[in-house]
Amino acid sequence: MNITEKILSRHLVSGTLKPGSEIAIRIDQTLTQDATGTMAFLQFESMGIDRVRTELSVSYVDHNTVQVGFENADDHAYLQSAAKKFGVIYSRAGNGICHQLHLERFGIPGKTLIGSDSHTPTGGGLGMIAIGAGGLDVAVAMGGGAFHLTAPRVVQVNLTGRLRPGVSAKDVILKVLERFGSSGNVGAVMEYAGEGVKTLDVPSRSTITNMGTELGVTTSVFPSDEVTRRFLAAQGREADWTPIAADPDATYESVFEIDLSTLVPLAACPHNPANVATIASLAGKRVNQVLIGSCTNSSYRDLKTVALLLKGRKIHPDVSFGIAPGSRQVVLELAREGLLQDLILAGARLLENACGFCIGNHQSPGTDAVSLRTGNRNFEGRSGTKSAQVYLVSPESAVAAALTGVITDPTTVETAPPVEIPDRYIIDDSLFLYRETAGKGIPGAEIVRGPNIGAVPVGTPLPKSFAAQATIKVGDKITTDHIMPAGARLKYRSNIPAYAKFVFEPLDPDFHDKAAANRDAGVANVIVAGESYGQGSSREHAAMCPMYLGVRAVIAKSMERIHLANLVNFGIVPFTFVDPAGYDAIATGDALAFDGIADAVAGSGEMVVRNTTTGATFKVKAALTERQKAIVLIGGLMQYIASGRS
Ligand code: MIC
Ligand code: SF4
Repeated sequence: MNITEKILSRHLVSGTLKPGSEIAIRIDQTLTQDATGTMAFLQFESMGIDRVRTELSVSYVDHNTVQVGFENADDHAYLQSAAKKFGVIYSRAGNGICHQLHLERFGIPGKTLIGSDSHTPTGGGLGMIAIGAGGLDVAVAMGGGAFHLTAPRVVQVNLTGRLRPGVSAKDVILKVLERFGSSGNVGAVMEYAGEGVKTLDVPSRSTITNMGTELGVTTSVFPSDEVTRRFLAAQGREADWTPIAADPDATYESVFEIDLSTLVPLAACPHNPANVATIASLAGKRVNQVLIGSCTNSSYRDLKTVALLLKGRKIHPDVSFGIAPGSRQVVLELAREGLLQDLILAGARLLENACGFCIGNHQSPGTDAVSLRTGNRNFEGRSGTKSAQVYLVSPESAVAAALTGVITDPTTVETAPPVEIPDRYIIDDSLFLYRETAGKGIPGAEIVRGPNIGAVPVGTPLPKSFAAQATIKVGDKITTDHIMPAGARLKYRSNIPAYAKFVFEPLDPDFHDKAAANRDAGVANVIVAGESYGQGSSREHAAMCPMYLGVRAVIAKSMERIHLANLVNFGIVPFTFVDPAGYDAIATGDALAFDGIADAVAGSGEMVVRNTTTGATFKVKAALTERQKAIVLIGGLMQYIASGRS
């Protein structure tokens, strides 16, 4: 067996591990973050369960820490009280980014983890099967329910050789993105193997599994070996280590070879993480902003490298340069070794150890500015500035540009020596609350609910037939940032009527009004989309808010995994065009008739839709499992659970 099969088979609750078929697995650990977690805990509460049933559940606060207005702080207070009551460890704001913290303090090789954040696969760097999911799926797992997914096909990425100085893990994952793209990889797991694996430390492996998310795969995983053991020992957690490797005769769907010694520094160019070019081909381009951080590249390894490169130097006067460390541990390590001083003397702006700039919470670049970032997403407008050109690069490439003011190949300038992990990281778990009551909870604890804490919206059963409007028609690779923008709108995550005002804001600011008017007039709303609809984040609000506005179906040429699961969870039928030409038979505003939709969904999933504006007809199909059919028909997962099923 390969690593994926080994871990999945040990956790299998139902189904068989045949790629493409539905399986359910037991979940050992969960993580939530504040932007998706508030809803997840509201959903958990409404399931009426007294405490979590996992081995470990952690609630992190890292996304909404800017606190403009009372809303974020209200969310934190709610999350803290819910963690206390339900037996969840609470990671306070200021502790760091969920994925970095989970890697440092909780991840265990061989375990399963689901998180209400798409970059949960960061844990794959430790040899976990770590999967991003919608908040409701995580709430179910917190309650002890199984997680349902498609048994993956496993692709091996075979690493040989060793990275040259100035080239690092970000360049490896950008190479994989260049080869596989950001769409068409649904249902795959990327499993790393080969002699080259040994040359990568755990933070580097996790940079690779983290950004594997941008491929649209289910997850990515590395073996657990001596390198893993050393990392866990340095975290005071050697007892958590177990070795995991693929059997020598393990089979894979396909193998992709990378000779690490031949890799060159790469960048993801605007506006997609898979739009890869060599740094050399971009060299000389003027840069206005450089930001180092995010869950992809904010480890001690990365920031020490940055400090070593900056020591005794000054950043270019035309560059705004910010650094957001991944965790308090990283900050403490930098302080212990005097490296913070090197960063500050070089002219860095020290930012909070949180998601911050990555989600467009602050640090928006100027008009038309070029921004180099070490994050994982450069979707148009995500930075908060629509006209900005965001390039995703390694920390080494970021520093080279910060010093020179132009994109510069870091292998052509002075490079830093390899950073070894310390024998023992500085461990201070004081911002993790409720460790003593983890798993047990405090039944009498009071839940704190400020005015920003809304109710969980409830769906209704799928009607037998309905008249609808194609309220919006969008193109290819529409991301959840297009559907449900974050940044300045993030503070409404726990208030659905307020957040729903911004559905599709970047594409059609009138969508909310049109959709709400249709809903109130008894006309269903339908979203028409091209390839790879719903790329990016796990935010279930991209399904929940449309449901609230009366969206009953999405028809796309193809759809991404987490978003499809979220649509099902909120009772929205995820159709694809049987013939992609059907897409051309619809224009925004057309009236559509879905006659017999409930029977079609219950049956083969296929049906003919009539465009009553033009008279044209076209075929669509919802390829759903029996469980998914039942969920959609009853109006979503909450209703499904309320009906006594799981
Ligand atoms: C992101 O990177 O887009 C986020 C913000 O972390 C999201 C989660 C969210 O929208 O809250 C993700 O990746 O799942
Ligand atoms: Fe936070 Fe950015 Fe990572 Fe999402 S991708 S979890 S916003 S740091």
